[in-house]
Amino acid sequence: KWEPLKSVGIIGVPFEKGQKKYGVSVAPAAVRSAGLINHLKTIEGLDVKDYGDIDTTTTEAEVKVDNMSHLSQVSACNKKLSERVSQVLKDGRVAVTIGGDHSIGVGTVDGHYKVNEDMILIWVDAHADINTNKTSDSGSVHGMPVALLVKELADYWPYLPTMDWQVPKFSIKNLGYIGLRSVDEYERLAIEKYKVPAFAMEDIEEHGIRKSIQHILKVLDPEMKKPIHVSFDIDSLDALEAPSTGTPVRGGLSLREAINLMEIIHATGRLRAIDLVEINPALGDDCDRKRTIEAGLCVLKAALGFSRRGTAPRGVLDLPVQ
Ligand code: HAR
Ligand code: MN
Ligand code: MN
Repeated sequence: KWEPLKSVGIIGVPFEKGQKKYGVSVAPAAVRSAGLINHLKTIEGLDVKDYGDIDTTTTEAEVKVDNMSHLSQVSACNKKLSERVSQVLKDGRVAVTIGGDHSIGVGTVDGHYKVNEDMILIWVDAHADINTNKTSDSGSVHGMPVALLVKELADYWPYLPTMDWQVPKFSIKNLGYIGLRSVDEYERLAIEKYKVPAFAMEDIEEHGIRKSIQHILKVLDPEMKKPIHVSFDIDSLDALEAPSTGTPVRGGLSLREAINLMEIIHATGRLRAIDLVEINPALGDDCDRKRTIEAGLCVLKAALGFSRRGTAPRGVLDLPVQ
């Protein structure tokens, strides 16, 4: 009964305060000028609407929370983003969000959850992003979005000024991971404690990408009726495929595995939101930048219905004569 939605809404989030390197905030512009909209329009029957960029200029005063950088700016950006994602979904479109660092996952998932409490979340990443400010080595919020989102970890946070708009209600029982290969000690403990289905690279080696995602989807939603949110960190890909990213880790997904993963999710007909984050066009040379952005576009296209088999012309039954 589920059919892929034929309309998408694009949201850009030029935000980089969730980590320390310059450049992730340029990604929405770089991905757009690489032809994002036209690429998506080549997908048969897809209606593409650009909702523009979130205004990330902030006037908020800094708030001081131990080992948590730029919280007030992360919070302000995510509040606006959450509202925009909700709007796109209410307009009947798949929300396609181009980050930005992964701290923006707080806003995309919050906005999705507020429209559909049934949603499940597939976090595709080299990292688990489930640190609290107590367990993080970096103090960077892009390593914390999952811990901010899930209700089961609410008691492990101190009071977070400016974050009152975001009440964590999403359950960790609706979360699965793909691509992990750099997981901190307490992140690992959280994943084990809550039995989060997590397919690290070695599990993908063992089962293959298809069985891995099928297993996660089955665990999270045995009746196959819940809308899917994919939060895709470009560093889930092998560093050879996506060199222009802030925290590359060798030994990741091949582009083919990521494309196939997205094709499988597309085929469920239940994809309702996808984030593409952590592309940093300021890192590496022209070749690295181009390769990384192209990889991101391939992933998005696969998620939104592009077929590697090609598409025959609509309503045409034979080849042209002469
Ligand atoms: N786990 C480390 C931390 O908490 C590194 C995570 C940041 N890297 C990312 N997130 N790109 O996926 O700081
Ligand atoms: Mn991430
Ligand atoms: Mn990552």
